[in-house]
Amino acid sequence: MIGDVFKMKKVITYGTFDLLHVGHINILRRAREYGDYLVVAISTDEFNAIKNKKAYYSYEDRKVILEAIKYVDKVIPENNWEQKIQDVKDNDIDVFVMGDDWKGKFDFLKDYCEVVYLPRTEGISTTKIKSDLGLKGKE
Ligand code: C2G
Repeated sequence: MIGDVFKMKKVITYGTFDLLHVGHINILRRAREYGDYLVVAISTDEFNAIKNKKAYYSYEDRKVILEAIKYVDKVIPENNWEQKIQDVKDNDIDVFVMGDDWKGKFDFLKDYCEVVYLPRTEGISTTKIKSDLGLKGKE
């Protein structure tokens, strides 16, 4: 109808996204399919230290890589565990999507948006890549 206002359905997801692999691409593609616009909050190097993760690529490089993916519309920094509710509000998010290794962990967001946990892609992980390359435990 004339005058109908089209509201973009906005999706958000979070992660480190180091050493990009098909598991990351699969979650980003499926997350984007829940709406029209995907925001990705990438863990900063400082937050990774809190998560006891050491990314091979810096935050800046991981941001450039994610911004080059056609499913990704906007990249923001993830600085802490506490920012998700504010991120949902600030970015007018309708759907929060994470891999199901996080199932249940972010259900508090159900007061603010839809919460979806999707099956992880089997057989691939950044840890596996490092281990297969004999880099396990090395920086
Ligand atoms: N993932 C996946 N399949 C894999 C590997 C990862 O679906 N084989 C998904 C994870 O479930 C997550 C996303 O890809 O939804 C990013 O994974 P990581 O970079 O490992 O992110 P993580 O360390 O889980 O950080 O606040 C939330 C945290 O920042 C999530």
